[in-house]
Amino acid sequence: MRIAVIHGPNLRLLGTREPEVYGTDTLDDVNRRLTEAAAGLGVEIETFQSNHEGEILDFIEKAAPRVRGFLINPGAFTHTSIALLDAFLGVSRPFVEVHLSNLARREAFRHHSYLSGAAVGVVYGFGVQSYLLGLQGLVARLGGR
Ligand code: CA2
Repeated sequence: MRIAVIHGPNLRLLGTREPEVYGTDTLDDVNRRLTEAAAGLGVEIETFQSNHEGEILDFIEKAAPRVRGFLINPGAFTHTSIALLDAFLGVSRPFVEVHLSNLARREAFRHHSYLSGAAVGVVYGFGVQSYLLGLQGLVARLGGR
């Protein structure tokens, strides 16, 4: 079973700024921990990061035929992108939305997600652990371990 992990805009900066909000792990650290967790769950992952909305839409469309589902931290596109929602609705693959920070404790504009209503589930507030919990939930939903 193969799962695609998508990191949205600015997440390349992870571990370099705002550690009090996003922690000290880098994006490479996150991907390494996800790869290890995936092996333990008996699944394979591929990872993708982009700062460009259109590139993420293209990736979802291209990756969909080879993956069973998506794990995504949509970054700020969470709060702005109907196009991202439409991309997921268009490919009919389950996805889990994750965030490092606790969105409910932050600015009001981060309280709304265009994606949550279509996601299998949402995990936020646990730092890198949000990704690991999200992966676990997605694999369970797909009938894996
Ligand atoms: O908490 C999350 O995971 C977010 O998706 C992160 C986004 C933010 O716009 C969402 O509201 C919540 C921001 C990602 C920016 O990443 C940075 C990481 C380190 C330093 C600066 C930015």
